[in-house]
Amino acid sequence: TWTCRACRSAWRSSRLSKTNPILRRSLSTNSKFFKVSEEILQAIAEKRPVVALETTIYTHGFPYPDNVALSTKLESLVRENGGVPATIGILDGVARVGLDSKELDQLVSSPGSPNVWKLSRRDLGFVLGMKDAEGKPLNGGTTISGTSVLAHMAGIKIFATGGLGGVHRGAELTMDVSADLTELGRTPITVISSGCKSFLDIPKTLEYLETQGVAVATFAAGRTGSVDFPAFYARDSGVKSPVVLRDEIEAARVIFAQNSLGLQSGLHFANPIPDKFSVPFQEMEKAIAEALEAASAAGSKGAAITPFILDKIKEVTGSRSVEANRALVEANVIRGTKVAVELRKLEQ
Ligand code: PSU
Ligand code: MN
Repeated sequence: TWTCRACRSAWRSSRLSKTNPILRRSLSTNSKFFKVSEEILQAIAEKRPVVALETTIYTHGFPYPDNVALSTKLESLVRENGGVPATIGILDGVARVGLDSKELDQLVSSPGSPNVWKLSRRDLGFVLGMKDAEGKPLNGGTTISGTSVLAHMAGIKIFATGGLGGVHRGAELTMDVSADLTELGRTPITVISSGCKSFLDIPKTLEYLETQGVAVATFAAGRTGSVDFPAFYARDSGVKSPVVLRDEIEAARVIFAQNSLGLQSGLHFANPIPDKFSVPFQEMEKAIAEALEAASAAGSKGAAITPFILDKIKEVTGSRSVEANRALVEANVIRGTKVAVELRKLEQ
């Protein structure tokens, strides 16, 4: 039942495979650098529907203690819908799959602190291998990229979050393309989000996902006819979704079929923001133009630019965008859990 050939061969030649069969899928479980919680290990062994949750959204998105409240809410939504939540991040120099509430609090109580990394695939070795100025181990919130790597190592197939990184406007000059996109090209996991904020270049993002071999679809969410790939706050982006999915059952069938082929690439299913909370595209454009101008004036670039722009948008739009953000993440987590439950049925 291995979905990844490289993982299988690495597993077979590892010492753990001989000593603990429950750890089959998670090669480096309980190593010095990687720890899957007891609950998640057991849930995976029992093939229960586990849903991965990221932590950059808490360390670099929501302020403290709102981030803790959001995390508690998302975890309980997964459970209420029949799943097991696995919150993923780096705590005290260890990559953790399944942080408990105390550990989560420890990780997210100083959002924006330079000691708390925002980390994608490239940063994993650094944040695990280095220490701070006082010799203490490092902490980090994992992005979609970082979370996907660790979730897959633990054997998790579904991951729900808010918004996907993308190709930045002007990427033809800066080459700023989120590591989320290449990650989905190389890791067999399904991410459910509300698409990309429109400070990104959505048409280029979809082109790039196609190049990377990522399956992209959007839930119809009550609409008929043509459906746009959503722009986070707005359900419409002016860009048609390559594929439209009817419901969670259809989504699970697609994942099941792709897994059966053993493809090593991922899927991204967009879940448009609930109507009640959506902000019209044009209205957001004004806030985004301001945020982009501020970012360029401040010379913000690299990994810092996404949190910088998100902060500015919050400043310009106020509580409305925060409420919208919360509502869409919650809806995505419910949707993702239902997909995980349906996938589990197909795998019986
Ligand atoms: N977009 C959002 N909210 C977020 C992020 C993106 O609307 O919280 C975070 C996610 O963790 C995502 C990351 O994976 O930012 C992408 O960062 P970058 O653009 O630096 O790749
Ligand atoms: Mn970037």
